[in-house]
Amino acid sequence: MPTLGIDKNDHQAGKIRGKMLATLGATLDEINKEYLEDEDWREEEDIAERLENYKKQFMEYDNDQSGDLNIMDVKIMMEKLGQAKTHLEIKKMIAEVDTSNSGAINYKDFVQMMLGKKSSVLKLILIFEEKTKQQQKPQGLPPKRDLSSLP
Ligand SMILES: [Ca+2]
Repeated sequence: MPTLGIDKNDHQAGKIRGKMLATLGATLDEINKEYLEDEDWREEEDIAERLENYKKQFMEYDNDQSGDLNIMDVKIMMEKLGQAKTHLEIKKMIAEVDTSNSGAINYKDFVQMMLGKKSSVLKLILIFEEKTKQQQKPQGLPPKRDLSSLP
């Protein structure tokens, strides 16, 4: 009987990944809720929308759905953003926002970084990336120019 070994495994892996993503998503939703109920932040403009975006970003970059961004996650993130960094640079970037000295950025560190006033290399890169994305949105045609428009 022919086996569908590889396909089946892929399917299983996909299922497991989906489950892990759902679990991570639920955990991050819980944390977002804490921020929404937190007096310090709930007055903040567009806070719900911003938290939802942070969740999406975090899940995109947490490659193994572990709930934190370790050196490997950040390395891949920087490569995706066209900002390849050395191991040491990445270690420093993580240390800037890692409040628990775990060597990785958990979601609370991430939200705190994005909402807080403190500047960090990682935050600057992410904000820059966000702005670039917005600028790349399709714009209208450039204004028509012909001879008669010349002075
Ligand atoms: Ca991870």
